[in-house]
Amino acid sequence: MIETNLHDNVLEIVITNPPVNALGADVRCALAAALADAQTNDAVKAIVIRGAGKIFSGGADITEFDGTMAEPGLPELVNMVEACTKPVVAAIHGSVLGGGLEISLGSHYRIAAPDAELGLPEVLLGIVPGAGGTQRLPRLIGAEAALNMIVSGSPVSATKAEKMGLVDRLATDAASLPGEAIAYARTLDAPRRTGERDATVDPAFFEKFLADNAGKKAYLDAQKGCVEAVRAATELPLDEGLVKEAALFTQLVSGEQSKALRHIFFAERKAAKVDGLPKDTQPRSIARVGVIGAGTMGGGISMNFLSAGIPVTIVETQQEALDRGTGIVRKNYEATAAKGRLTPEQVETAMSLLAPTLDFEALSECDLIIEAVYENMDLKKEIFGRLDTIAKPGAILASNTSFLDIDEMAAATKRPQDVLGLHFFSPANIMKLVEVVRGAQTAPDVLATGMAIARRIGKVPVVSGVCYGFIGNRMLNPRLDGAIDMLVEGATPEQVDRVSTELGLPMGPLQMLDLAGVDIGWHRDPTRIESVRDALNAAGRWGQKAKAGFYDYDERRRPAPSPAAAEIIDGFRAQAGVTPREISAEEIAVRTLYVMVNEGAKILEEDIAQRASDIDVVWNYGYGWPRHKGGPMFWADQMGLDKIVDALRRYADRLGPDFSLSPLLVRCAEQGAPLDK
Ligand code: T1G
Repeated sequence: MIETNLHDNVLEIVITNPPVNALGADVRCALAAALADAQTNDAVKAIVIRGAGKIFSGGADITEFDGTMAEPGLPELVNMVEACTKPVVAAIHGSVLGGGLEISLGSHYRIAAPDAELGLPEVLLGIVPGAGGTQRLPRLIGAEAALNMIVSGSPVSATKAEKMGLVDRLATDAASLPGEAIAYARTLDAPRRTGERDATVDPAFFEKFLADNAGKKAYLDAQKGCVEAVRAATELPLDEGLVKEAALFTQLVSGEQSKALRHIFFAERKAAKVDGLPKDTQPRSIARVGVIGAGTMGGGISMNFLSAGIPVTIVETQQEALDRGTGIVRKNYEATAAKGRLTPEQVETAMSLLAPTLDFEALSECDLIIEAVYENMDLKKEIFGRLDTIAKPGAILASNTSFLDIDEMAAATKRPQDVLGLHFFSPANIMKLVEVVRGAQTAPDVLATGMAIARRIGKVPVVSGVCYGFIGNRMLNPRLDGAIDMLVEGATPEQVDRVSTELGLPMGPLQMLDLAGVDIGWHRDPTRIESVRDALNAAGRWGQKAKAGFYDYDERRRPAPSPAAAEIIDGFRAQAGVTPREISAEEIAVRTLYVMVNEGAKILEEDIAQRASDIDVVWNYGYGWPRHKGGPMFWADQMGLDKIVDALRRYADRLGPDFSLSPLLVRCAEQGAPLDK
């Protein structure tokens, strides 16, 4: 848990708790004992605290928050560090986060390696720093800088930390940090306690901060708590401020938002693991990627690899399409550079890695080939058949399909073991989710490569089995069916979508269909009106791209209720002989959200998704489910599955002839067991 080494008269305490030196109960006990010994050991004139391995510490052990915190708590430990009568130096490198930074703040001096990243990310977990961070950081760097760091949760670099006064000096590098820290400690002869300083601020600062932030969607309970805690640091003595901080921490850590944020923190890490993959599975090396299709998806997919420094051969059938596609890639990079997030040189470097060609055979040099042509199975099978003849042995053949059967595409090759799906979400260069679709014959190392390459390009990969729509899009189907049916029965698009947006989703099912295109899958015969979508399509209301769909759109694509759409919907109701009725928000929730949970439970029982938390990750990163609500499966567990099942049963006659309750969902509801085991 910790090592101690006495270097002449300097005691070095090394936190050793891989993988992130989390400050769990054992570490806290050992650290407290070592500090107490050092206090009474006359041979010790100064103390250095350091972290073993790649980082100083990732902070408190987050898994402890669901139970009772064993003594000594982290706040008490930090107070012990600060109360030491001998100078304590924090020697920090790599991540210095949360409680890790608070240990450093309780220390009297700080020396950092250039790679140190110092932050208080607790707010991202729905809590406030709970071991003195909100009281000591303002006293060290001023309340304004401290509040910005605490409310953003973002780390600062070692050089910036030194400039802010958060770090006293920089070590040459991580390797020389231990020696330089001991030498630095030798020069010190007295403690210097941050807690004895005052936190200064212009009183108007907090009012302005609240005015600038209080209305923002991301301004949640924890952000409010951070402001209260830092304000306390400017108004109260340390001990009273610490009491205030502890009260805020206790209140927030037991709240719904923090539980959801902690759930998704672990969920995205669990999603990276593939159950049952042989331990020694090694991903194949990917030096060059091929992309077939230079449309919106092909271009966006290519950018992910180019930005990670991986060369891409992009293939089209027509020069004009190829030029348009590569032109859009350049335009996207230049737009990012215009915002200062890329340098012109970085744009040129990325573009230099892109090799556009009409020659399909050029793909023979690629280690991973991703087809991103339009959703037509015959075309995809023809492409996989051609790839089978030209791709080099061991090349991985992937489809970006959103819905279609990977096994059918694999069967068009003699190498089904090398085939999988890599389903990117549009815009592919922005959205972080990739559904990694394992076919029946996908080899373990091919699946491992899909997961590894997705992470290498900064994505969040989730494994899916083969079914229509995989995980996310499959759950969209019952939601959209319910939305359309209720529109015909009497609801307005705004009423339907509002239930989703009030939950925190960026848009409801109908606004989403406007975005994707009301005309997707339309038969294009304006005289054939068999659904309300046909009626809208016949009137040219194809969605955002036509500035008209279920909503009207202005030049900035902002939606507004549409009298024209309402008239068309009324006309369709009349033609269908439907008398519109009032539809409650509860019914809309059942027929657009509860049905998604039911579909998610089926996805689980069919082993399409490995875990309920994987489904939550899909919805967070693919569809903007609010992080502080965890994800649809977590949200259902928190609400109570019995409530979900009961409501679905009450509305069963309106859920359509194809609806059936998931046996797993019913079983969990009856047993009081969560979907997320
Ligand atoms: N507690 C428990 N487990 C943790 C953990 C933590 N703080 N941090 C990481 N893990 C696990 C993680 O789930 C994974 O487990 C493994 O360690 C490797 O993590 C009182 C209250 C430090 C930058 O929010 O940001 O201090 O999947 O894959 O990419 O004020 O982990 O292997 O089983 O992320 O090298 C505040 C959270 C806590 C930092 C390393 N601290 N961690 O990234 O590894 S609250 C944080 C991170 C607190 C005090 C408050 C990152 C990292 P498994 P990883 P990485």
